[in-house]
Amino acid sequence: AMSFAIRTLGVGSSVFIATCPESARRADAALRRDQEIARSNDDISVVEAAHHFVGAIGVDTDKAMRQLARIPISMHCWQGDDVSGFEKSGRLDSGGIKATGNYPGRARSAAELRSAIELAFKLIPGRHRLNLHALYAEWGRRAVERNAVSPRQFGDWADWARQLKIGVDFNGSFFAHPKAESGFTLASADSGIRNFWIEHGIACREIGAWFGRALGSACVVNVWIPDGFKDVPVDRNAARIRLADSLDRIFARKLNPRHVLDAVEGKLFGIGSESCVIGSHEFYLGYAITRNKLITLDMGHYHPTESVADKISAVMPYVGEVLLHVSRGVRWDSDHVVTLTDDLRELAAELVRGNYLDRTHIGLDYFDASINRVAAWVIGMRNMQKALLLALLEPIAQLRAAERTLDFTTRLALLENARFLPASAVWDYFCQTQDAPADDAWLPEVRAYEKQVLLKRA
Ligand code: RNT
Ligand code: ZN
Repeated sequence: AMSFAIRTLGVGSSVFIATCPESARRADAALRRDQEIARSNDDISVVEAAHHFVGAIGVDTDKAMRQLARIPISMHCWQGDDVSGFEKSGRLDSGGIKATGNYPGRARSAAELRSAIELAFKLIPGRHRLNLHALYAEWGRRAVERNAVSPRQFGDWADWARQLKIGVDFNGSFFAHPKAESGFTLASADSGIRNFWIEHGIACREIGAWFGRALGSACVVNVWIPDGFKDVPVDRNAARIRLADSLDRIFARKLNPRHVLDAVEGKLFGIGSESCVIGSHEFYLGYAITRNKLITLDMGHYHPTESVADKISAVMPYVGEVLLHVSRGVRWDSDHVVTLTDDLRELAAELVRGNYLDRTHIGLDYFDASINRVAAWVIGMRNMQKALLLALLEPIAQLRAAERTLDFTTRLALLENARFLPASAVWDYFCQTQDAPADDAWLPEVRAYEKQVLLKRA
Protein backbone atom coordinates (compact mmCIF):
# COMPACT_ATOMS: atom_id res chain seq x y z
CA ALA A 1 0.00 0.00 0.00
CA MET A 2 2.81 2.35 0.89
CA SER A 3 4.66 2.14 -2.38
CA PHE A 4 1.40 2.78 -4.18
CA ALA A 5 0.82 5.92 -2.19
CA ILE A 6 4.29 7.26 -2.79
CA ARG A 7 4.05 6.57 -6.49
CA THR A 8 0.76 8.40 -6.62
CA LEU A 9 2.32 11.32 -4.82
CA GLY A 10 5.21 11.45 -7.23
CA VAL A 11 3.05 11.47 -10.32
CA GLY A 12 0.68 14.01 -8.83
CA SER A 13 3.43 16.43 -7.88
CA SER A 14 5.01 16.48 -11.30
CA VAL A 15 1.65 17.10 -12.91
CA PHE A 16 1.15 20.10 -10.73
CA ILE A 17 4.59 21.48 -11.55
CA ALA A 18 3.28 21.84 -15.08
CA THR A 19 0.08 23.60 -14.17
CA CYS A 20 0.58 25.83 -11.16
CA PRO A 21 4.00 26.82 -9.78
CA GLU A 22 2.79 27.59 -6.26
CA SER A 23 0.88 24.35 -5.77
CA ALA A 24 3.71 22.46 -7.43
CA ARG A 25 6.13 23.85 -4.89
CA ARG A 26 3.77 22.85 -2.07
CA ALA A 27 3.19 19.43 -3.60
CA ASP A 28 6.92 18.89 -3.83
CA ALA A 29 7.40 19.87 -0.22
CA ALA A 30 4.62 17.52 0.78
CA LEU A 31 6.15 14.76 -1.29
CA ARG A 32 9.54 15.18 0.37
CA ARG A 33 7.85 15.22 3.76
CA ASP A 34 5.95 12.04 2.98
CA GLN A 35 9.00 10.31 1.66
CA GLU A 36 10.84 11.15 4.85
CA ILE A 37 7.98 9.89 6.98
CA ALA A 38 7.83 6.78 4.85
CA ARG A 39 11.53 6.13 5.33
CA SER A 40 11.33 6.69 9.07
CA ASN A 41 8.07 4.87 9.59
CA ASP A 42 7.02 1.81 7.60
CA ASP A 43 3.51 2.11 8.95
CA ILE A 44 2.56 5.40 7.37
CA SER A 45 -0.93 4.91 6.06
CA VAL A 46 -2.11 5.60 2.57
CA VAL A 47 -4.56 7.94 4.22
CA GLU A 48 -1.87 10.19 5.60
CA ALA A 49 -0.14 10.19 2.27
CA ALA A 50 -3.36 11.14 0.53
CA HIS A 51 -3.93 13.85 3.11
CA HIS A 52 -0.59 15.40 2.31
CA PHE A 53 -1.04 15.10 -1.39
CA VAL A 54 -4.52 16.51 -1.62
CA GLY A 55 -3.52 19.13 0.93
CA ALA A 56 -0.70 20.14 -1.34
CA ILE A 57 -3.08 21.21 -4.09
CA GLY A 58 -4.87 23.48 -1.67
CA VAL A 59 -7.73 21.27 -0.53
CA ASP A 60 -8.55 20.62 3.11
CA THR A 61 -9.29 16.89 3.30
CA ASP A 62 -10.50 17.02 6.90
CA LYS A 63 -12.96 19.72 6.04
CA ALA A 64 -14.17 17.69 3.06
CA MET A 65 -14.79 14.67 5.27
CA ARG A 66 -16.57 16.78 7.88
CA GLN A 67 -18.82 18.21 5.19
CA LEU A 68 -19.51 14.80 3.70
CA ALA A 69 -20.50 13.45 7.11
CA ARG A 70 -23.18 16.13 7.32
CA ILE A 71 -24.90 15.28 4.03
CA PRO A 72 -27.84 12.92 4.53
CA ILE A 73 -29.05 10.92 1.57
CA SER A 74 -32.61 9.70 1.51
CA MET A 75 -32.49 5.99 0.77
CA HIS A 76 -35.50 4.74 -1.18
CA CYS A 77 -37.25 1.86 0.58
CA TRP A 78 -38.59 0.54 -2.73
CA GLN A 79 -35.30 -1.00 -3.89
CA GLY A 80 -35.81 -3.63 -1.18
CA ASP A 81 -38.96 -5.20 -2.62
CA ASP A 82 -39.13 -4.10 -6.29
CA VAL A 83 -41.71 -1.37 -5.53
CA SER A 84 -44.26 -3.95 -4.37
CA GLY A 85 -45.42 -2.55 -1.06
CA PHE A 86 -47.57 -4.50 1.35
CA GLU A 87 -51.02 -4.09 -0.16
CA LYS A 88 -50.99 -7.03 -2.55
CA SER A 89 -53.63 -5.42 -4.73
CA GLY A 90 -52.78 -3.53 -7.92
CA ARG A 91 -50.10 -4.29 -10.42
CA LEU A 92 -46.85 -2.38 -10.38
CA ASP A 93 -46.99 -1.63 -14.07
CA SER A 94 -50.29 0.17 -13.82
CA GLY A 95 -48.24 3.31 -13.68
CA GLY A 96 -45.52 2.64 -16.16
CA ILE A 97 -42.64 1.87 -13.83
CA LYS A 98 -41.16 -1.57 -13.89
CA ALA A 99 -38.64 -3.49 -11.82
CA THR A 100 -37.09 -6.33 -13.78
CA GLY A 101 -35.24 -9.39 -12.47
CA ASN A 102 -36.04 -12.10 -9.97
CA TYR A 103 -33.05 -12.28 -7.67
CA PRO A 104 -34.02 -14.26 -4.57
CA GLY A 105 -34.81 -12.57 -1.28
CA ARG A 106 -37.31 -9.80 -2.06
CA ALA A 107 -38.67 -8.35 1.19
CA ARG A 108 -42.29 -9.44 1.62
CA SER A 109 -43.17 -7.67 4.83
CA ALA A 110 -42.29 -4.53 6.75
CA ALA A 111 -40.17 -6.55 9.15
CA GLU A 112 -38.17 -8.09 6.31
CA LEU A 113 -37.77 -4.74 4.60
CA ARG A 114 -36.66 -2.97 7.77
CA SER A 115 -34.10 -5.65 8.54
CA ALA A 116 -32.60 -5.30 5.06
CA ILE A 117 -32.54 -1.50 5.36
CA GLU A 118 -30.80 -1.76 8.73
CA LEU A 119 -28.07 -3.88 7.21
CA ALA A 120 -27.65 -1.42 4.34
CA PHE A 121 -27.38 1.52 6.74
CA LYS A 122 -24.74 -0.36 8.70
CA LEU A 123 -22.66 -0.67 5.56
CA ILE A 124 -22.98 2.95 4.47
CA PRO A 125 -20.92 5.62 6.25
CA GLY A 126 -22.79 8.49 7.90
CA ARG A 127 -26.37 9.02 9.05
CA HIS A 128 -29.04 9.08 6.37
CA ARG A 129 -32.79 9.16 5.85
CA LEU A 130 -35.40 6.72 4.63
CA ASN A 131 -37.69 7.52 1.73
CA LEU A 132 -41.04 5.76 2.15
CA HIS A 133 -43.97 5.35 -0.21
CA ALA A 134 -47.63 5.25 0.78
CA LEU A 135 -47.61 1.68 -0.60
CA TYR A 136 -45.68 0.65 2.48
CA ALA A 137 -48.59 1.27 4.85
CA GLU A 138 -48.99 -1.44 7.47
CA TRP A 139 -52.66 -2.27 7.55
CA GLY A 140 -53.08 -4.68 10.37
CA ARG A 141 -56.24 -6.74 9.93
CA ARG A 142 -58.40 -4.33 7.94
CA ALA A 143 -57.50 -3.01 4.48
CA VAL A 144 -57.14 0.75 4.29
CA GLU A 145 -57.78 2.40 0.92
CA ARG A 146 -55.22 4.81 -0.47
CA ASN A 147 -57.48 7.80 0.05
CA ALA A 148 -57.83 6.92 3.72
CA VAL A 149 -54.22 6.26 4.71
CA SER A 150 -53.20 7.99 7.91
CA PRO A 151 -50.32 8.10 10.39
CA ARG A 152 -51.86 5.06 12.07
CA GLN A 153 -50.50 2.77 9.34
CA PHE A 154 -47.03 4.22 9.74
CA GLY A 155 -46.61 4.04 13.52
CA ASP A 156 -44.15 1.15 13.35
CA TRP A 157 -42.10 2.91 10.69
CA ALA A 158 -41.91 6.02 12.87
CA ASP A 159 -40.93 4.10 16.01
CA TRP A 160 -38.26 2.28 14.09
CA ALA A 161 -36.94 5.52 12.50
CA ARG A 162 -36.79 7.10 15.94
CA GLN A 163 -34.71 4.18 17.22
CA LEU A 164 -32.35 4.51 14.28
CA LYS A 165 -32.32 8.30 14.74
CA ILE A 166 -33.11 8.90 11.10
CA GLY A 167 -35.50 11.25 9.31
CA VAL A 168 -38.17 9.98 6.94
CA ASP A 169 -39.36 11.32 3.59
CA PHE A 170 -42.60 10.28 1.96
CA ASN A 171 -44.31 9.78 -1.40
CA GLY A 172 -47.86 9.48 -2.53
CA SER A 173 -48.38 6.21 -4.44
CA PHE A 174 -50.44 7.11 -7.50
CA PHE A 175 -49.81 3.83 -9.32
CA ALA A 176 -50.11 0.06 -8.89
CA HIS A 177 -53.79 0.43 -8.12
CA PRO A 178 -57.07 -0.38 -9.91
CA LYS A 179 -57.94 3.33 -9.90
CA ALA A 180 -54.74 4.03 -11.87
CA GLU A 181 -55.40 1.43 -14.57
CA SER A 182 -56.77 4.01 -17.02
CA GLY A 183 -53.40 5.71 -17.00
CA PHE A 184 -54.87 8.80 -15.36
CA THR A 185 -55.03 9.84 -11.71
CA LEU A 186 -54.89 13.52 -10.73
CA ALA A 187 -55.44 14.56 -14.35
CA SER A 188 -58.31 12.13 -14.91
CA ALA A 189 -61.44 13.43 -16.62
CA ASP A 190 -63.42 11.10 -14.36
CA SER A 191 -64.15 13.18 -11.29
CA GLY A 192 -64.58 10.09 -9.10
CA ILE A 193 -61.08 8.91 -9.94
CA ARG A 194 -59.63 12.38 -9.71
CA ASN A 195 -61.16 13.03 -6.28
CA PHE A 196 -59.94 9.70 -5.00
CA TRP A 197 -56.36 10.61 -5.84
CA ILE A 198 -56.73 14.17 -4.54
CA GLU A 199 -57.77 12.64 -1.23
CA HIS A 200 -54.73 10.38 -1.39
CA GLY A 201 -52.47 13.39 -1.96
CA ILE A 202 -54.01 15.23 0.98
CA ALA A 203 -53.66 12.18 3.22
CA CYS A 204 -49.99 11.78 2.27
CA ARG A 205 -49.16 15.37 3.17
CA GLU A 206 -50.76 14.84 6.57
CA ILE A 207 -48.68 11.70 7.06
CA GLY A 208 -45.57 13.62 6.03
CA ALA A 209 -46.29 16.45 8.46
CA TRP A 210 -46.83 13.89 11.19
CA PHE A 211 -43.52 12.16 10.42
CA GLY A 212 -41.77 15.53 10.41
CA ARG A 213 -43.19 16.49 13.77
CA ALA A 214 -42.64 13.05 15.31
CA LEU A 215 -39.02 12.79 14.19
CA GLY A 216 -38.09 16.46 14.50
CA SER A 217 -36.96 16.68 10.90
CA ALA A 218 -38.92 18.04 7.94
CA CYS A 219 -40.36 15.29 5.74
CA VAL A 220 -40.17 15.89 1.99
CA VAL A 221 -43.37 14.63 0.41
CA ASN A 222 -43.00 14.01 -3.30
CA VAL A 223 -45.79 13.83 -5.86
CA TRP A 224 -45.21 11.81 -8.97
CA ILE A 225 -48.12 10.61 -11.07
CA PRO A 226 -48.05 8.42 -14.18
CA ASP A 227 -50.71 10.34 -16.13
CA GLY A 228 -50.20 10.55 -19.84
CA PHE A 229 -51.15 9.38 -23.32
CA LYS A 230 -49.76 6.39 -25.15
CA ASP A 231 -50.62 7.96 -28.47
CA VAL A 232 -50.79 11.55 -29.64
CA PRO A 233 -53.61 13.36 -27.84
CA VAL A 234 -55.73 16.20 -29.16
CA ASP A 235 -56.35 17.93 -25.84
CA ARG A 236 -53.24 18.22 -23.74
CA ASN A 237 -54.52 21.46 -22.32
CA ALA A 238 -57.59 20.08 -20.54
CA ALA A 239 -55.56 17.37 -18.80
CA ARG A 240 -52.95 19.89 -17.63
CA ILE A 241 -55.57 22.31 -16.34
CA ARG A 242 -57.10 19.42 -14.37
CA LEU A 243 -53.72 18.46 -12.95
CA ALA A 244 -52.95 22.01 -11.81
CA ASP A 245 -56.35 22.21 -10.17
CA SER A 246 -55.90 18.83 -8.42
CA LEU A 247 -52.52 19.90 -7.07
CA ASP A 248 -53.94 23.19 -5.82
CA ARG A 249 -56.57 21.23 -3.95
CA ILE A 250 -53.99 18.86 -2.47
CA PHE A 251 -51.84 21.78 -1.29
CA ALA A 252 -54.75 23.96 -0.15
CA ARG A 253 -54.09 23.38 3.53
CA LYS A 254 -51.07 25.32 4.72
CA LEU A 255 -48.75 23.07 6.69
CA ASN A 256 -45.66 23.97 8.68
CA PRO A 257 -42.57 23.79 6.43
CA ARG A 258 -40.57 22.73 9.47
CA HIS A 259 -42.56 19.50 9.32
CA VAL A 260 -43.37 18.96 5.68
CA LEU A 261 -41.99 20.14 2.33
CA ASP A 262 -43.95 19.55 -0.87
CA ALA A 263 -42.19 18.46 -4.03
CA VAL A 264 -43.45 17.77 -7.57
CA GLU A 265 -41.71 15.46 -10.04
CA GLY A 266 -42.04 15.68 -13.81
CA LYS A 267 -41.03 13.24 -16.50
CA LEU A 268 -40.48 13.04 -20.23
CA PHE A 269 -42.21 9.74 -20.95
CA GLY A 270 -43.19 6.47 -19.33
CA ILE A 271 -44.28 3.04 -20.45
CA GLY A 272 -47.80 3.71 -21.69
CA SER A 273 -47.34 7.48 -21.78
CA GLU A 274 -44.88 7.67 -24.65
CA SER A 275 -46.60 10.46 -26.54
CA CYS A 276 -47.51 12.89 -23.80
CA VAL A 277 -46.88 13.09 -20.07
CA ILE A 278 -49.27 15.52 -18.39
CA GLY A 279 -46.85 16.30 -15.57
CA SER A 280 -43.92 17.23 -17.76
CA HIS A 281 -40.85 19.09 -16.52
CA GLU A 282 -42.05 22.46 -17.81
CA PHE A 283 -45.45 21.95 -16.26
CA TYR A 284 -44.02 21.24 -12.81
CA LEU A 285 -41.28 23.84 -12.99
CA GLY A 286 -43.92 26.48 -13.62
CA TYR A 287 -46.06 24.99 -10.88
CA ALA A 288 -43.21 24.86 -8.36
CA ILE A 289 -42.17 28.44 -9.06
CA THR A 290 -45.66 29.92 -8.87
CA ARG A 291 -46.74 27.84 -5.84
CA ASN A 292 -43.48 27.91 -3.94
CA LYS A 293 -42.93 24.14 -4.04
CA LEU A 294 -39.81 22.04 -4.44
CA ILE A 295 -39.02 20.84 -7.93
CA THR A 296 -37.93 17.21 -8.13
CA LEU A 297 -35.28 16.41 -10.72
CA ASP A 298 -34.97 12.71 -11.51
CA MET A 299 -31.86 11.79 -13.50
CA GLY A 300 -33.84 9.31 -15.57
CA HIS A 301 -36.59 11.71 -16.58
CA TYR A 302 -35.06 13.72 -19.39
CA HIS A 303 -33.84 13.18 -22.87
CA PRO A 304 -30.60 11.17 -22.55
CA THR A 305 -28.50 14.08 -23.82
CA GLU A 306 -29.89 16.47 -21.20
CA SER A 307 -27.97 16.89 -17.99
CA VAL A 308 -29.59 17.25 -14.59
CA ALA A 309 -26.30 18.74 -13.37
CA ASP A 310 -26.87 21.62 -15.77
CA LYS A 311 -30.43 22.13 -14.57
CA ILE A 312 -29.51 22.79 -10.92
CA SER A 313 -28.14 26.30 -11.42
CA ALA A 314 -30.87 27.01 -13.98
CA VAL A 315 -33.74 26.38 -11.54
CA MET A 316 -32.12 27.56 -8.30
CA PRO A 317 -32.68 31.29 -8.94
CA TYR A 318 -36.42 30.59 -9.09
CA VAL A 319 -37.21 27.78 -6.65
CA GLY A 320 -36.36 27.67 -2.97
CA GLU A 321 -35.23 24.07 -2.81
CA VAL A 322 -34.71 21.07 -5.02
CA LEU A 323 -35.32 17.37 -4.48
CA LEU A 324 -33.05 15.07 -6.45
CA HIS A 325 -33.95 11.58 -7.54
CA VAL A 326 -30.53 10.23 -8.25
CA SER A 327 -30.86 7.40 -10.70
CA ARG A 328 -29.18 6.00 -13.80
CA GLY A 329 -31.12 5.69 -16.98
CA VAL A 330 -29.69 3.23 -19.48
CA ARG A 331 -31.08 4.28 -22.87
CA TRP A 332 -34.34 5.22 -21.12
CA ASP A 333 -35.71 5.79 -17.60
CA SER A 334 -34.56 2.32 -16.67
CA ASP A 335 -33.80 3.03 -12.99
CA HIS A 336 -30.46 1.22 -12.85
CA VAL A 337 -28.29 1.20 -9.73
CA VAL A 338 -26.37 4.46 -9.37
CA THR A 339 -22.75 4.01 -10.38
CA LEU A 340 -19.86 6.47 -10.25
CA THR A 341 -20.47 7.89 -13.72
CA ASP A 342 -19.46 11.26 -15.11
CA ASP A 343 -23.13 12.27 -14.84
CA LEU A 344 -23.12 11.57 -11.14
CA ARG A 345 -19.82 13.33 -10.59
CA GLU A 346 -21.00 16.40 -12.49
CA LEU A 347 -24.19 16.50 -10.45
CA ALA A 348 -22.33 16.33 -7.14
CA ALA A 349 -19.80 18.88 -8.34
CA GLU A 350 -22.57 21.33 -9.25
CA LEU A 351 -24.06 21.03 -5.77
CA VAL A 352 -20.72 21.74 -4.14
CA ARG A 353 -19.47 24.39 -6.56
CA GLY A 354 -22.72 26.30 -6.49
CA ASN A 355 -23.09 26.04 -2.72
CA TYR A 356 -26.48 24.42 -3.19
CA LEU A 357 -26.20 21.62 -0.63
CA ASP A 358 -28.32 23.48 1.93
CA ARG A 359 -31.12 23.88 -0.59
CA THR A 360 -30.97 20.37 -2.02
CA HIS A 361 -32.52 17.17 -0.72
CA ILE A 362 -30.70 14.20 -2.18
CA GLY A 363 -32.70 11.04 -2.64
CA LEU A 364 -32.05 7.91 -4.67
CA ASP A 365 -34.56 6.40 -7.05
CA TYR A 366 -33.90 3.11 -8.78
CA PHE A 367 -34.95 -0.50 -8.50
CA ASP A 368 -32.95 -3.41 -9.77
CA ALA A 369 -34.39 -6.84 -9.00
CA SER A 370 -31.63 -8.73 -10.80
CA ILE A 371 -28.96 -8.39 -8.10
CA ASN A 372 -28.81 -8.59 -4.33
CA ARG A 373 -31.10 -5.77 -3.24
CA VAL A 374 -29.08 -4.78 -0.17
CA ALA A 375 -25.97 -4.54 -2.33
CA ALA A 376 -27.94 -2.37 -4.78
CA TRP A 377 -28.60 0.12 -1.99
CA VAL A 378 -25.09 0.03 -0.61
CA ILE A 379 -23.49 0.53 -4.01
CA GLY A 380 -25.76 3.43 -4.97
CA MET A 381 -25.53 5.21 -1.61
CA ARG A 382 -21.77 4.86 -1.37
CA ASN A 383 -21.40 6.07 -4.95
CA MET A 384 -23.47 9.15 -4.22
CA GLN A 385 -21.17 9.84 -1.29
CA LYS A 386 -18.05 9.18 -3.34
CA ALA A 387 -19.21 11.64 -5.98
CA LEU A 388 -19.77 14.21 -3.25
CA LEU A 389 -16.36 13.52 -1.74
CA LEU A 390 -14.66 13.94 -5.11
CA ALA A 391 -16.52 17.22 -5.51
CA LEU A 392 -15.48 18.38 -2.06
CA LEU A 393 -11.84 17.54 -2.87
CA GLU A 394 -11.81 19.60 -6.04
CA PRO A 395 -9.25 22.45 -6.18
CA ILE A 396 -12.18 24.77 -6.77
CA ALA A 397 -10.36 28.09 -6.28
CA GLN A 398 -7.79 27.22 -8.94
CA LEU A 399 -10.47 25.95 -11.30
CA ARG A 400 -12.51 29.11 -10.89
CA ALA A 401 -9.48 31.32 -11.40
CA ALA A 402 -8.60 29.50 -14.61
CA GLU A 403 -12.13 29.83 -15.95
CA ARG A 404 -12.41 33.50 -15.01
CA THR A 405 -9.31 34.30 -17.00
CA LEU A 406 -10.54 32.18 -19.92
CA ASP A 407 -7.64 29.80 -19.41
CA PHE A 408 -9.60 26.75 -20.45
CA THR A 409 -6.40 24.78 -20.98
CA THR A 410 -5.55 24.93 -17.29
CA ARG A 411 -9.17 24.25 -16.37
CA LEU A 412 -9.20 21.06 -18.43
CA ALA A 413 -5.77 19.97 -17.18
CA LEU A 414 -6.76 20.50 -13.54
CA LEU A 415 -10.09 18.71 -13.96
CA GLU A 416 -8.42 15.73 -15.59
CA ASN A 417 -5.70 15.62 -12.93
CA ALA A 418 -8.37 15.67 -10.24
CA ARG A 419 -9.88 12.48 -11.67
CA PHE A 420 -6.88 10.53 -10.51
CA LEU A 421 -6.40 11.99 -7.05
CA PRO A 422 -5.81 9.33 -4.42
CA ALA A 423 -9.31 10.03 -3.18
CA SER A 424 -9.94 6.37 -2.45
CA ALA A 425 -7.61 6.68 0.53
CA VAL A 426 -9.61 9.60 1.87
CA TRP A 427 -12.76 7.57 1.30
CA ASP A 428 -11.35 4.59 3.19
CA TYR A 429 -10.41 6.86 6.04
CA PHE A 430 -13.87 8.45 6.01
CA CYS A 431 -15.49 5.00 6.22
CA GLN A 432 -13.22 4.11 9.10
CA THR A 433 -14.08 7.25 11.07
CA GLN A 434 -17.78 6.60 10.45
CA ASP A 435 -17.52 2.98 11.60
CA ALA A 436 -18.46 1.68 8.19
CA PRO A 437 -16.62 -1.01 6.23
CA ALA A 438 -14.17 -0.13 3.47
CA ASP A 439 -15.01 -0.91 -0.15
CA ASP A 440 -13.65 -4.44 -0.01
CA ALA A 441 -15.31 -5.30 3.28
CA TRP A 442 -19.04 -4.75 2.90
CA LEU A 443 -19.88 -7.40 0.32
CA PRO A 444 -18.96 -10.34 2.59
CA GLU A 445 -21.49 -8.99 5.12
CA VAL A 446 -24.17 -8.79 2.45
CA ARG A 447 -23.31 -12.34 1.35
CA ALA A 448 -23.63 -13.63 4.90
CA TYR A 449 -27.08 -12.02 5.20
CA GLU A 450 -28.02 -13.48 1.83
CA LYS A 451 -27.05 -16.94 2.95
CA GLN A 452 -28.61 -16.75 6.40
CA VAL A 453 -31.77 -14.81 5.55
CA LEU A 454 -32.53 -14.04 1.91
CA LEU A 455 -31.95 -17.44 0.33
CA LYS A 456 -34.22 -19.07 2.90
CA ARG A 457 -37.20 -17.19 1.48
CA ALA A 458 -39.40 -19.16 -0.89
C1 RNT B 1 -41.29 7.33 -11.59
C2 RNT B 1 -40.69 8.31 -10.63
C3 RNT B 1 -40.98 8.04 -9.20
C4 RNT B 1 -40.88 6.57 -8.82
C5 RNT B 1 -40.90 6.31 -7.33
C6 RNT B 1 -41.16 4.88 -7.02
O1 RNT B 1 -40.88 7.53 -12.87
O2 RNT B 1 -39.31 8.37 -10.83
O3 RNT B 1 -40.18 8.84 -8.41
O4 RNT B 1 -39.74 5.99 -9.34
O5 RNT B 1 -41.74 7.17 -6.71
ZN1 ZN C 1 -38.19 9.57 -9.42
